[in-house]
Amino acid sequence: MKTFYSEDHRMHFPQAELSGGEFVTPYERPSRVEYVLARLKERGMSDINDPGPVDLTPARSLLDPGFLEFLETAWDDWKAAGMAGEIIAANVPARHMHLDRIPRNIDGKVGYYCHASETAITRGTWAAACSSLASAQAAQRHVAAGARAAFALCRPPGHHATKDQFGGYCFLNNAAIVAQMMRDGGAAKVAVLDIDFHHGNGTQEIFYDRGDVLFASLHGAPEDSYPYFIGYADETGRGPGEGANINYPMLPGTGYDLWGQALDDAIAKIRAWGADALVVSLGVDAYKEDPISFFKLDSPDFMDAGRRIGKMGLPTVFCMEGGYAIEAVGINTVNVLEGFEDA
Ligand code: Q9C
Ligand code: ZN
Repeated sequence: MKTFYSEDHRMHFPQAELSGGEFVTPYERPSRVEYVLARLKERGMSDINDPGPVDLTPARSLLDPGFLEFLETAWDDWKAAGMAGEIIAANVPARHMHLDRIPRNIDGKVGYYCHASETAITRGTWAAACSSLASAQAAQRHVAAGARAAFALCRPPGHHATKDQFGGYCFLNNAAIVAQMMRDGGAAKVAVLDIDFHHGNGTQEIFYDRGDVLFASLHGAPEDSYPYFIGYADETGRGPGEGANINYPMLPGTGYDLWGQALDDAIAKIRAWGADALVVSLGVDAYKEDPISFFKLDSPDFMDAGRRIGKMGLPTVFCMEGGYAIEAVGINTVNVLEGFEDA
């Protein structure tokens, strides 16, 4: 399987993440990717390719163009307003406030376009997010040209980014844009399977009203885990999208027995629905040692999960999402890919 990867991810590395009331080095850091690259090479998956330039056209039609313009210009506007530090949202539209009026002031705008203030924007964030999307797009084109599968080693990740909000370490929703590109390329029905520990709120929201893209997510229950306010099992889609959104919230301590059953159920539903192509939001933070998550998957479980996904036999694009147990991120990610190829 080919990997697509851009070194420009390094341009996004905020000094700080707001965590537990202190500023810490971000969990989502550049070295995550180095461990994945090292394991890919070590295990014979060394076909690693530069993606070339991003194509923002599909992003502009799927997402809010005002949001894209905000991401592109936020740093300059922030600096022009005399702000000394990195961009952090301090004021967000909450209950009882206007949700749809965009402030003129950059500090207000940041809050409008953000849903979680752990995530900072820096000078290089836009360039890095574009390079991450470029990798996803190159992987999609490779699969559209006939390859069985491709791996986009995306960083920063994407599945928490909505049409008009960044947060959860995400800026551009790579998986959603790839799913739309598959639709545009002729796949009548596309499924997105999200196995990252966290609910893929962005992907869910983007396709919630649509019956042509099915979204299935395995994640920590919203009562216990970020993003807290979305990801319940009764969120099943709306209008033509009714039935095309499937959530598997699971409790702290969940191991592979239960998680694997949820995966099998998701796979069976995707099959029955009749997907022509598959996007996998590949986070490996369900791992037992992940520092910010609470599932108990072990490394061999990721290989087995990959095998089960591979047995679906669908053209598949993997988009890297989360995973923060730095060294194990490489092992677990490559385990999924190897299991998939094994199937
Ligand atoms: N104190 C992804 O896995 N909450 N995003 C962090 C740490 C946000 C995870 C809490 C987690 C976002 C792509
Ligand atoms: Zn995650």
